[in-house]
Amino acid sequence: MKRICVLPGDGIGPEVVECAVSIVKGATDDLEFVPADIGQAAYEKVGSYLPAETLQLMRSCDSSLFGAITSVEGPEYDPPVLRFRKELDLYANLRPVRTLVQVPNRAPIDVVIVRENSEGMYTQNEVYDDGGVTTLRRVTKKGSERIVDFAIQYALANGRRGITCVHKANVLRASDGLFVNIFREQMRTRGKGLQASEQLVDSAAMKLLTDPSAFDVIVTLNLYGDILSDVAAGVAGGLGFAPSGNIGPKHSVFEPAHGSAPDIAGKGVANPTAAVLAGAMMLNHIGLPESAWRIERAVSDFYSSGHLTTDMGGRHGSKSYTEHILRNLAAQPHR
Ligand code: GGG
Repeated sequence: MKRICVLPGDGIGPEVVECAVSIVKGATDDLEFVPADIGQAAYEKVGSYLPAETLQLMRSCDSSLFGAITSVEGPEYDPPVLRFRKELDLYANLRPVRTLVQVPNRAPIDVVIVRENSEGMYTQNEVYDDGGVTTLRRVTKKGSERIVDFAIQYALANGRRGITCVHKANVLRASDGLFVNIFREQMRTRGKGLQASEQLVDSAAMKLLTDPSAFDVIVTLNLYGDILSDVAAGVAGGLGFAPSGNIGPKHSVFEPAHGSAPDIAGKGVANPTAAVLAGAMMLNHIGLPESAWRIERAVSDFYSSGHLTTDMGGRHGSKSYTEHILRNLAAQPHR
């Protein structure tokens, strides 16, 4: 039996993770769930936002399902999300965004953003001096090669038609230029029929809004991927629709791309869709694709039959959403 480390975290994290776990349990009996503390709850118990015991459990489990973290201000704060990504070598951040419900004035979107997750602007290497702060942004050959390779393997395995490399190499000529050159070389040698295209990050942001069908898989650097996935989520209806997976050679952590939304925490109105779809991504990753497919179908049936969550102006809060998905799941055929 596979073991899943469950990390509810802060704000709406615990409520969306609770929904996701009950739906994953509705899809498969093959998992054992092991809870662990992260964020504020962990800090209050043991004085660390990511205790060593939690990290050890994440390492020993087959995967982890995480909710959200509320960032804390101050120089001594070590963001737990960045830390677990680094400690577990989760170099790829996979963010699929697909329209489930028609959004007024928005075209349908079906895009997968493959975001480099280990370097770029997220190395936390910031140096103060009298005049200001310098942020060191690192782009390596190894980091670029492995994320481009990940995107190619993903696109081929999932029947996608092409990959767009999103960058800003007209300004960041050496660093983003390195990334683009590696993309060109790998697509030429290993792209196997995939269409290759390139786009500057600023125009890519606009085009995601105005013509999302221009994109299929996007491979990009860390900060651009973080921002573009929120733009894509906005096209699909909001952050409640954006699941994500942090994936490395040995470990993986799946989470909704959204944050902890403390303003709506505890009110029962958070949309659990991103967390539930993150659960489905996790099942796919650990070798339970049939259960993943059944969850995805149950979620799309919910929206296609006219139901709406409160973030979309509907009446379904987290609890009634979960009840509906569990009913849809029970009615799903097996493939
Ligand atoms: N699930 C992603 C996550 O929790 N990221 C951390 C984050 O963005 N925190 C800021 C916040 O919740 O306001």
